[in-house]
Order: sequence, then structure tokens, then C-alpha cells
Amino acid sequence: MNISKEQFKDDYQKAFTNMYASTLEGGSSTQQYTALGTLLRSYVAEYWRDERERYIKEGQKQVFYFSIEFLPGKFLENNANNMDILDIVEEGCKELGLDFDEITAAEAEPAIGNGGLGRLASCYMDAGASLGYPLHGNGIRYRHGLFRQKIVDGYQAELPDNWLRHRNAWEVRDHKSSVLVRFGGNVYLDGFHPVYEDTDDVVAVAYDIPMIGYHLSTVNTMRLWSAEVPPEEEEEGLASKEKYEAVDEITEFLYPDDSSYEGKLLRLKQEYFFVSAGIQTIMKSFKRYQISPKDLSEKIAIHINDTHPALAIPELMRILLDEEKLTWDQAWEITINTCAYTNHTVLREAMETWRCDMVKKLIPRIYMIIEEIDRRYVEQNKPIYGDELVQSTRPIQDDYLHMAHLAIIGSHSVNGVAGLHSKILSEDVLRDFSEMTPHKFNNKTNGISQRRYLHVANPELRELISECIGEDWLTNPASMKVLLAYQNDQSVLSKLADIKHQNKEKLAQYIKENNGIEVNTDAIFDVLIKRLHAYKRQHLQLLHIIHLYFYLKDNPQADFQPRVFIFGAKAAPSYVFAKDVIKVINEVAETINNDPDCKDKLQVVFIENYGAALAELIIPAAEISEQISLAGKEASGTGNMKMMLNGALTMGTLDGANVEINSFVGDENMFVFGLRKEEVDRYNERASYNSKDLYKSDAKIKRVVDSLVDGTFPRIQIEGQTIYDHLITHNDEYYALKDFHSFVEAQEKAAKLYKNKDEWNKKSLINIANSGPFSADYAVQRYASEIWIAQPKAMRTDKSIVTSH
Ligand code: GPK
Repeated sequence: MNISKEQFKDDYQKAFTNMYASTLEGGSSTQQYTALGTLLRSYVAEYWRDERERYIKEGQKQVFYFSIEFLPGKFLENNANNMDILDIVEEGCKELGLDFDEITAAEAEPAIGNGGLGRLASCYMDAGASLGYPLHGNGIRYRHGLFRQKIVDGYQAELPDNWLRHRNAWEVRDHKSSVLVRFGGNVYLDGFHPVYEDTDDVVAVAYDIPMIGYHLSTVNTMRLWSAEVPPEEEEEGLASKEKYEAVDEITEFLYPDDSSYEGKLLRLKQEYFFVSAGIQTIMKSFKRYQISPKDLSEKIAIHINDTHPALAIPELMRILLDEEKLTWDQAWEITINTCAYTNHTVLREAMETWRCDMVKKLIPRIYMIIEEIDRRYVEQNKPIYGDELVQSTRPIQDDYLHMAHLAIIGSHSVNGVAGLHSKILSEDVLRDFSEMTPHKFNNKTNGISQRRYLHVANPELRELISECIGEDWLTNPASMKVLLAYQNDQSVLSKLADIKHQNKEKLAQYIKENNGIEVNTDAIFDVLIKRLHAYKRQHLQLLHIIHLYFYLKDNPQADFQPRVFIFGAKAAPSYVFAKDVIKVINEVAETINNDPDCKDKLQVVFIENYGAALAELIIPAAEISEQISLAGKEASGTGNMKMMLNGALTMGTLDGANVEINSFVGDENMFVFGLRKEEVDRYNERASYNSKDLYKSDAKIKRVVDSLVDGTFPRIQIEGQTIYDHLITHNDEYYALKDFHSFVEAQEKAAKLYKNKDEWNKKSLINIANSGPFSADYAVQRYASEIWIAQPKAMRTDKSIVTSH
């Protein structure tokens, strides 16, 4: 957008005074931020309104992305960047005597997601708007996001995240879009008409946040729902204290579990709540514009992000049947053609199943519809596919509702999030489904926002790339490949190294202030940031660090490549193993960081409260990107793409999207180690892996593992034992010991390579140059053209689509 600096400064001062009846300079940074965010939102408000109307007027197909988590990260800088006014805002603030860094620091991060799944949803929101697709989010406005992590004596403590304390400058409360969501009570059918008795009603109130596209391509909406007591009940004095509490509870907290599932009633309530509100709203707007429900799948697409929103299927059926009075067959065809489902994990413990009696009690009409979906499914498919296949794939089994089954049966598309993951789905985890309906199965490798993770997070690198290859890559990331022409250009490589060093200095400053550790910025910055989970194997890195520690103790004079190991990870509060790994990392860090033999050679830092905002500080400083899950377990990973984009070299197993990274950069530009997926399968099938034998017969492994329990590291008696038991007593479920030597070797190779700065920088550049295909823009284009069958608004024709792997 076009605005002069002077105009901006004037607007900002006025906006501040309007809001706080005081002067800008005298405000707190939180007030300064809130007024600034509100001002930028007001700049796009008219355009936002016009785009909403245009979508409807032009009858453009709209896509609704249903996700129980979003992880948008901070809005201010990203939005200003997309509006092309980041420079003006920054300079304007400076000229007004304000500290822009303090203002951005004052923005509370909306932590309304756990990790990769939520962040992916937000990358897609950004890409959709940037490309001009009508792609809208539908989710929950949790009053408390993911807990704030505090490390106390090495332990993770969880504090509430009150991100809305100073309100959210970007949101608009739209009470006129409120809808009623019904829970409980009794339902019976009077003919085809459902009669509800004694239901417990809740109002879903919409809070809309603009999703601002790059160069203001378009402005879409992320709609987050908040639960309130129905105003009529309030006005008539019918709502009890208990009712208020029960309603408040629905959108109070985000469940803090990542890739694991618990059958809690409140979670099921959350799922139906935001799904019902979203579907009802879509249908209401159709009514307003007199579009026939029969045309629904031509006018909208509903995306089910993992199984949490799978109740969208019976909810859509409910409205088509009960309110639109369509026949079952008509309604079912429309529903299937409208809905599509993405699977994000193959972990058994993440598979959602709900006790049928619970579903029936909470949402009786929906349960009736699910039972009918199940009955017809069996009836229609048994003669074609036989009893065995049908029994293993039906939604209701042994009094449990299998959400993935419902999602697959009620969708026209089922996709995994990386090539290997999609293959595992169709050949293994969901094989029966893919045998029956192979046409539904496809892959959509994840993508990331280059704008957030490079343009905004690493502006110096952005400048350097543009200096070399011009600006085309900003909207056409695949053309970053042109950068390969500079792989032997010493001046470019040394500038690249300088930028990395500056970013390391920035991170080092943060670490000094927050951890009180002065890290050696000439050392390799080795980064492992993601949720803490046994399958992601943070404990393998821990074993590696202990191995290096012993090496240094045994060879204090050795020529050792200095390294700083950086961790960032939250553990689910009830996940004992994960929490114990955090404690042990912190205690091992304490010992190592205070040992003179390790000084400036080996340092370990656990960064507290890792999340979307810290990621933008850490990623540009990363030199080694640790992606060390057991092959076959990590669906995709997206941190791997973000660090590659910022020039880190991947240390990884052939898992998730690492496989694709590998296919782009080749073995020589990353460090591949560990068992392949087929090898893991073979060990599992034959039950032929015995970690205890390996431990007993391998002195190096034994020494490292024993150090968890022999007092080498103080204060980990219980927690060290937990990891020891996992590795030895419980047979090392994720093959950390089996992969140990291969991992250590790959790490040694990295250390050796780092000594040759030119070679390292060259590989770094090759990684950056090959990261373009992982842009979320391409991923969204593939979803749009292959699944949603949606068009962007006519504006750019210069986008080449990179083929899926
Ligand atoms: C997968 F199943 C889940 C989940 O509940 N939460 C979550 O963040 C992640 N994920 C996968 O673990 C990652 O491999 C993947 O990149 C990400 O989803 C996005 O697809």
C-alpha cells in the first residue's frame, strides 16, 4: 500500500490519542503496540470488507480450513511486510522517538496451537491470502494458549498463557455472526424432523482476524470462535453459575498435547463447538445469497486439518438433511464432494477414537447421523469388498467412534504431508482404505512461509539474495535456484557467512540475557527445536552430547571443533518421559557448561519457552538443523524446511520431508544417518532388536547410557533412570542406541567439514538455493488445483507450479 512516512506518523499519533487519551511518547510499549496494530488493521479494513463482498458477488469458490489449532506467530511485522510498509513503520517509529524492537516485543504471541500442525495451518493462511485464494480459517479463540514454559531447577514448570490480557489488536468481535450450538438433551425424529428436548445451548461468537496477503493480494479471514451463554438465557435470568462456568470452560484452554490423544469430554465439546459454528455460518451465508445447497461443492471446499474437525461431516449432513430437507443420498454426495482430510501422523497414540456413549450423550443428533453413516457404509460396501475390509474400516467399532475412518469415508480426498508419509498411509496405516478407494489418496508435501521465515526473520539474507538474483524469487521462490550460480563466488559466500555470524551474535545476546551463558559464537550452532517427544529423539542428541563430553574429558588437549548445542522444546505436562528428558538436558548442560575442560568447546543451552516467536530468532542463527526422528515416524517436519531456507545443513534421518530435502540437495549437502524405514520395519516384524544386548556388548554406548544413572551428572537420579529404563529395560522403542554410532559418525563428518569454511558456506548456499520448492505458496497451489478445485483471483500469472514429490 502507498502511504508516506509523514502520513503514517500523523495517523499513529492520532490513533494512540484516540485510544488512550494520552500522548504516544508517554505510553507503555504495550499501549504503543496495541495502537499500532489497531492502526494497521484499520488501514486494511475497507479492503478486507470489499474482498469479503467480492468473493460472494463473483461467486468465487471459497475454501474453509477447519483446524483446532493455529499458530500465527506475531502479526505486526509480518503484516507490515505484506502491506509493504515495514520500512515506513520502522523508520516512522524511530522518528517519533520510539523503540520499534520494544514495540514488537510487546506483542503477545497467539499460542493457540501446539506445534507443527498449527503452524502449518497459519503458513497456509498466509500463502492463500498472498496468492489471492479465498482461503479462510475456522478455529477456536482459546483464552489461554499453550502454557508458558518456565525452567525451575532444570524442570519444566507450566504457567498459564494469558495472551489476551491486553486484548488482541487484530481481531474484530462480530456478535451479529453468532450462532447457537446445541449440546446434550434428547432428540427424537418426528417423521424426518428432529425434535430437541432439554438441550444445553451455547452461543458461538465470532472473532475475525484479517489474513493479509503479500503485496496486499487479498485479505482473508481467520475466524475464531468463543463460547458464551446465550443472551436470552442471560436476560431471562435462566443461566446458573454452573452454566456460566461450563460455557466458559469450552474455549478457556488449548489442550497441550502434541501428537497424542486423550478421550476427554471437554475436548470433544471443543471439537463439535467450532465445527458446528463454522458449518452453520457457511450454510447461513448460502441462504443469504440464495445459492442452492445442491451447488455447495462447487461453491465451497471444507478442509479437515487432522481428525479433530471430522465432525464437520455429520454436522454438514445434519444441516442438509434436517434444515435443507435433502434426501440422504443427495446430502451424502454433497458432503463427500465438499470435504477433504489431511492426516498428520502415523503414531498410534495420536489416533482419535471416542467412546460412543459419550458422543451419543453430548451430541445425540450427530450421533444418530454417524450411526446411519456407519450402517449404510457396511450395507453398501460389504457386497463389493467383503466383510473383512468393511469391518476394519467402518467408523463405529466395538463401541468406539474412529475419527479417521469417519474423515476418510466422508471426504473425497485424503492426503499425507510428505512423500514418505503418504506412502506409509496408503501402504500400511490406511491400507484397507486405499485398497477400497485408491483415487482418494494423494500426497501434499508441507510448505512454509518464506515471507515470515526469511523476509521478516532474516532481512539481511533477503537483501543478499536479491542483490545476487533480483527480486523475482520473492513471489516465485523456485527461482531461488538461480542462486546456485554463486556457489563459488567468494564474495557472496563470505557475505553469507557474515550474515550467519551476525544472527548468531543476536541469538547469543538473547542466550546471555536469558540463560546467563556466554556462548562461543565461532562454534557451530547446532539446533534442535520442536516439541519434545520420544519419537523425535531429543534423547539421542543428549547421548551424543554426553559422548562428546567424555571425549573431551579423556582428551582435554585434542583439537576439538567447538559446538553449541541449542535445544528448544515444550513437553506435554502429563508426558513423564518428555519432561524427564528436559530435566536431564538441563543438568547435563549445567555440568558441561561449568567444566573448564569444555570451556568454549562444548556448550549446551536449553532455551526456555520455545514457540513461534523464538523460532524467528533461532532459525536464522542455525548452522546444523537437527531432524533426527526415527525413520517412519515424523510425518513431515517443517522446521527442517525453515532452517534449510536460512542456510543450515540438515543432520537427518531419511524421514518425513528430510527425504525430499535430500532429493533436492543430495547426500553431499546434508548429513544423512540412521536406519531406513524398511530396516526399522524389518526389526519390528522380526522383533529382532535387543537394546540390552547392544548396550552390554558396546563399551562406548554402555558408558554413555550408564552416565544417566551412575552419578556422573548430579540431580538426575529419577529422571536419568527414566531414560535408562526406556533405553534398556523397555528395549529402546525408537532405536536411539541402534542409530547411535551412525549419528556420531555423521556428527563427526559435520565437525570436520566446518573447519573448511568455504566448503561449508558453499553447502549452505546450495541449501538456500534449493529451498524454494518448500514454499507454502506451492503447497497451497497444489491443494487448490488438485483438492479444492479453487481459483485465485486473477492477478498474477507468473507463478510456476513446482511438482509434488
Ligand atoms: C502431527 F498429529 C500431529 C499433531 O497432533 N500435531 C502436530 O504438530 C505435526 N503434528 C507432525 O508431527 C509433523 O511431522 C508435521 O510436519 C506437522 O504436523 C504438519 O503437518
